[in-house]
Amino acid sequence: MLKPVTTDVEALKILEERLRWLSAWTIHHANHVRESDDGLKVGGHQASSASMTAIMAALYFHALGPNDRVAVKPHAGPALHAIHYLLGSQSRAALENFRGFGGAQSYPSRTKDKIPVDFSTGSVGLGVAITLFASLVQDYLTAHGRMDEADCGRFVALIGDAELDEGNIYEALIEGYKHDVRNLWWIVDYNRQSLDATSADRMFERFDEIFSSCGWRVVELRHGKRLKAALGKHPKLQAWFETLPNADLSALHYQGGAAWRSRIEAELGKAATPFLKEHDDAALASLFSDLGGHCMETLVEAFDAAQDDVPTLFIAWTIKGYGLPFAGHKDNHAGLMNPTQMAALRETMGVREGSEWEPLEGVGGNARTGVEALIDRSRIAREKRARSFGAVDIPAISAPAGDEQSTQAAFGRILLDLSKAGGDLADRVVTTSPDVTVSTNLGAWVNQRGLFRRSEMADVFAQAKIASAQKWSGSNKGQHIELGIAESNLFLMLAAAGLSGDLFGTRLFPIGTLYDPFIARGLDALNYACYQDARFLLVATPSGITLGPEGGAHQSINPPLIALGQPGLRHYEPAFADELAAMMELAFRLIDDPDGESTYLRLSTRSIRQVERQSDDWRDGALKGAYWLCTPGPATEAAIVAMGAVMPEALAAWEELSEDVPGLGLLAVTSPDLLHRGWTAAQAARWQGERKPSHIEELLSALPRHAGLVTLADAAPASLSWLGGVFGQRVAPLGVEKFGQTGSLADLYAAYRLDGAAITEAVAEVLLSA
Ligand SMILES: Cc1ncc(C[n+]2csc(CCOP(=O)(O)OP(=O)(O)O)c2C)c(N)n1
Ligand SMILES: [Mg+2]
Repeated sequence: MLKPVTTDVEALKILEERLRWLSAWTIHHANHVRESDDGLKVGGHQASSASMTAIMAALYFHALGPNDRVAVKPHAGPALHAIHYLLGSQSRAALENFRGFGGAQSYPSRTKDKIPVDFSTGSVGLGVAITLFASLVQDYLTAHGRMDEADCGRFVALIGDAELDEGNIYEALIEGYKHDVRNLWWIVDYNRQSLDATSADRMFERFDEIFSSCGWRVVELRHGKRLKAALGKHPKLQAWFETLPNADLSALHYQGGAAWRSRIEAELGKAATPFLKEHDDAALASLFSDLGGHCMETLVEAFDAAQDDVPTLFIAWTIKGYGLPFAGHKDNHAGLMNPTQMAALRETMGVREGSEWEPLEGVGGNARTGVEALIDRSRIAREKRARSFGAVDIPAISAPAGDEQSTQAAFGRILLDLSKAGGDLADRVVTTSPDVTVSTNLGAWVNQRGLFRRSEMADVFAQAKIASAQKWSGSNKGQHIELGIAESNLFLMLAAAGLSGDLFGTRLFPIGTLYDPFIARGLDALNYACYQDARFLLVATPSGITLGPEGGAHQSINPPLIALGQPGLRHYEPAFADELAAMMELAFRLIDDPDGESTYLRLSTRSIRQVERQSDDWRDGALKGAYWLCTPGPATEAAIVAMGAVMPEALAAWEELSEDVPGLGLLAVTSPDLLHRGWTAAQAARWQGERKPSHIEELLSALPRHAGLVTLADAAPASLSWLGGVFGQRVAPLGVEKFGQTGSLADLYAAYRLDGAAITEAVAEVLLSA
């Protein structure tokens, strides 16, 4: 029977039970009650949710303030849905459709769920680390006077213990220490089980040292109050209990009271007799289940005691599947209760058959009044807490002057000009780079706008009057966040800054620079940023084998293919500075546009002659993904299709071949990604009866169907070879398919078939096979 509520803690305990029931029932309903039309297993994580329900009840109904933000362990998603169901911000229909189309998502999703989700989670480790970067963004905004201290909150990550194996957490930890991060609570659900098995004992002893040495306070919540009191009276039992290996502890939790008894008898003998006499089997099981992460008093006390801004790691001992029949079983990660077990749980939790969805089922009398009052008092908002923020004026961005330029140098120049011109956009730009600020041409911007540091950082070299082109002093007004060499951190920084509108009500325009091949190093974090609809400009430079003498380790091949398959990120690869300026202007608009997206610019250090433009006609096409640099004649047999830094080779070949191939066209591609998207979208629209051709269809329809295309890119040739699929025109694809190496451009373009000779041969090939 439920006891009457006398304090908040009693109400919190009832809420914990409600969360445990509702999360288990939501999963059960999706798997065993709801009709299945495809026979696929629906799944869900009853054990992982039950492990956290006390922690989450204590947080959401006691500790969290309205400005706090939480990244919830992905497989505790059902518990988060249950919390919002109790708060009235989640609908029963969404729960009934858990893991169904349009229903509550398996793992909390900012964009798909209708409840307030501060950070999406799913790929373990990333949700933890983004909280750290979000706290840094909060510090940045307050330092810049864009946010009041009073509106600041704490960033909380709910972490699985096996999740702590993800290296990106430690990359973030190191970066966080450098920036003196604060206002963080990371709460480990230490159930000592992963997906496959029980987790390693040895490593866990080291985690607190790792965090402490990075300036964190580590709070271990090992015992609940009852267990602590009992063990305090029996020191030998305490020593025995605390040295039990993870696997043994889990197995004993699963086996229950009788197993505890016989194990204690066997290992402690007579010393344990008085203790065992005081407890029957049920009492033993209950006592040893009273771990810190399940004891409401312990949790509330611990949260109440950590009210300063020191980053804090709570290690809350728990049992995976707490209160469920497979508690502690090493195989319980994806375990589902069967209908008989669920019915038994329903009985023990006082839930009437048919009333399973009643939010406060089984909570009567005084207890209900207290629980309802607590829910009402709960300080987290019921509505989605997206902050409103006004649109930002984006000025026209023009290309720097110069007959010969590289896109990378032009990028640096455009930012410098933006900084000098000043204005709202310039003040809202925040740049960041993983130790390649100077080599990606951000230096001039940083000289102007300074490094961001919460406390002043002198430029020692400047003070000593040592000549340097880089001025690296830091202050709380600086606009560049310098990161160590950890590309995953770059993307998480961009993700957090790119959510500043939603999270903090202030739009930032984050620009991150890195070397193009190292996108792959942080790729999951980049995908994670896009998945949450964070908005930023990613500038990857330099790229391709055009990076000659740097050699194969720095020459990127496949990022355009990555971009082709990455939702939420548009790839542009300009050849000329004026294209780049137009793309940057649009990228800023897209950051601020509710229906916009992030942009990836693939740039080069190769300085090339700029084209003379007769008009602005190219601009619209360049922003849509391609335009005719040399318009094809009506009956031409072929066209050269080129992208980015190899445009001079394409232009030279076009000039050379034009006499022999009358009407030869040259198509400048600026975004295979946009062309492909437009092409598939137009096909989908045709199914709906809309007959508008896509941009690439319009462009290629200037050529006869039997014409051949020679595609050329300093990247995997598949980036452009698919163009043959649009109208079935023949394609000779040129590009890079083997790892690069050192060499002059002439050597490399010849060896990798990107030069004039290769283009001539390829044109001959498509003409001959006509
Ligand atoms: C990057 C990544 N790799 C693998 C997985 C698959 N996965 C989901 S949960 C899990 C185990 C998590 O264990 P733990 O963090 O201890 O959480 P618990 O369920 O025990 O609370 C794994 C391997 C994932 N979601 N993300
Ligand atoms: Mg675990």
